[in-house]
Amino acid sequence: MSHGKFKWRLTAIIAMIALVLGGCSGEPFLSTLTPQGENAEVLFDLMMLATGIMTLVTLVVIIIFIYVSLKFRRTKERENLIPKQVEGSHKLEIIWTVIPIILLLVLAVPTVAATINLSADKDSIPENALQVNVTGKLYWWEFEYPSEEIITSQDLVIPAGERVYLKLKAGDVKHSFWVPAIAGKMDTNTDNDNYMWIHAYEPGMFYGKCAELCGPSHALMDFKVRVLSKGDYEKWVANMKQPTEVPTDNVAQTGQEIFAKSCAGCHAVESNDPRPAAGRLAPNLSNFADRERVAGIKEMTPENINAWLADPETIKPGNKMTNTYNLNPEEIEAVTQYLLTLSKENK
Ligand SMILES: [Cu+2]
Repeated sequence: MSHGKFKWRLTAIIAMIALVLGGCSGEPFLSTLTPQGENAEVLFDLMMLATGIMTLVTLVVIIIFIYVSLKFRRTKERENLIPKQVEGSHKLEIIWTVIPIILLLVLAVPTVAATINLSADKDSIPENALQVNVTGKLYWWEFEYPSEEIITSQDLVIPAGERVYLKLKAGDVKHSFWVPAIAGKMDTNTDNDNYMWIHAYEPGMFYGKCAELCGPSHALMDFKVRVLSKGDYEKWVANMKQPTEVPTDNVAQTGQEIFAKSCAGCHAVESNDPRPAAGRLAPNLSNFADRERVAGIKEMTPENINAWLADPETIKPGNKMTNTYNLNPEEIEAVTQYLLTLSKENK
């Protein structure tokens, strides 16, 4: 390879690494390096401690290496010198056994303490804490608030400044619930409930990901955590409890009729869907229009809703909506207009 070509390739690689790393930070928060919640902060501190210890060890080794290479380098005077033989030295054996033990203890004690501190189970939930049942499904998330009797999908809405307790389960295959900036990961399994708590400090929008390879659209299984002030959260709950309004617009009304025939078997439009968890086959749409994204990934615009309804398979391969209905473009437009009326905000 010519020198110029090599340089160009190196530049391209460095640019790509910079882009990838750039994706790890910035708003909206999807980074463990900008902790915005209690769990994330504990994990970040552990990461810093481990990185600090590793950096220290690397530096000490490099310094000793350079020092020894220079000090004991081969010279004319030392041509035939045999260095001092240290095989079996008790002093050295003790030094290089004790130092790593100390370093591992410095790492292990806070790690074990944090693991205990961050863990949760059924019995650790305080009586008046907010509890949300989280269910991961191919490729969307359901959030059920048992005490409020509200069900929502894709956007988990929680109040700032308090611990919210999550009971996590999977509806089909294993998934993993991860909101990098607020909390660590927790698997959602099909055969048992897992528990965790999350605590976001300030209101804001945080991005969540599925962290367990679950199928072709795993990387698209995004969700949001919307953190509201306590007052706004209570307002949101009160709004969510309101029955869904009937559309007044003609096109939207037609859309509602089509929806009732083609979509309502799986999707509920009331937040208090009475069906049992196993019967809730698709995202609850009672506040669909309040979401930032269509299907968790596309910007919320009428064009994107149309595109999703026309061909969900190209947008999220392997999703469960593919081939479940057959609507013409006019019907799709009507359903889109209806979906855009499904809002619980600004009431
Ligand atoms: Cu996944």
